[in-house]
Amino acid sequence: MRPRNMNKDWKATARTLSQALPYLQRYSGAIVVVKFGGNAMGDADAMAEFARDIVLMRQVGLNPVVVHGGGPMINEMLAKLNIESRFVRGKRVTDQATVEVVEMVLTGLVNKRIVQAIMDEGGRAVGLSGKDDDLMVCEADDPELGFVGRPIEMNVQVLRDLFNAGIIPVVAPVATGMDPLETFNVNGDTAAGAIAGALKADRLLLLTDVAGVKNAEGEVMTELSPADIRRLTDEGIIAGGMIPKTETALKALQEGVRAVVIVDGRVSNACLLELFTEHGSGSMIRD
Ligand code: X2W
Repeated sequence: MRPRNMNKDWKATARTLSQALPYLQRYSGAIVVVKFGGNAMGDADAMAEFARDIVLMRQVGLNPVVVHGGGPMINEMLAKLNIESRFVRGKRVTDQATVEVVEMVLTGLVNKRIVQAIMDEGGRAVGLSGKDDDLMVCEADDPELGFVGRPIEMNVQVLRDLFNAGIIPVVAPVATGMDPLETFNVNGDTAAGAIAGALKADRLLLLTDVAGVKNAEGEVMTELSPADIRRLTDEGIIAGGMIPKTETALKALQEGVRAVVIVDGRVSNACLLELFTEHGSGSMIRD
């Protein structure tokens, strides 16, 4: 039997849904690329919550694409194999042995874990890497980094085909080169930016484990322009691990992405908060 007494929580749920209507209308059919970093993956509950948010986006008519990282999982496997992990300017120095481990961990363990989590929440998901259907073709980023790729050619039709079939694409940042025997390890943020740019996505959400971009006073800035980003970078206020994210954001905007949001993935339902309420959950960068 249906419980009849209307306690406050149920009323709040109905009100929240009602208030989301303008946002649901605004984003109907929108393409949203979500970068899900290894540090944001957390435990099984965090993974399930992320997957539920993605399935909800699809259910209400958006076209989400998940592009994932998995740096900590690669580190763990390399340690088991006694292969040293070394980073230069935030990117992994990747020799032949390392690129094989990167491909196995990202396209195997991590990709399938996310695909399964989405299916467990009732969505349809298909995992692929940059190699599938030539989605992302790379050249070497920097000789010092070995097999680290910089995307030079994108073929995103496969993603549109999956959208049309109602399937959520889950992309591992591994790619081929102009020589198809080459394998490149691509930074997850870079891959997400390139995919969002090629799709001219409505939103690129970069999920991280920090609160957002901070100003000189240490306060999170909820809205920034590309000029603000350049100024804060010149002043050394944007530094360290934030630099690849803000660089990705500027490039994605240039390529036609409407807005990029650096989202605090530690906040519950961070993606929903960002898309379907007036309160964002991080820093939005747009012209
Ligand atoms: C990354 C790919 C994974 C990644 C790596 O090897 O760790 C490069 O550094 P997170 O979890 O998003 O950091 N690739 C070139 O980006 O993972």
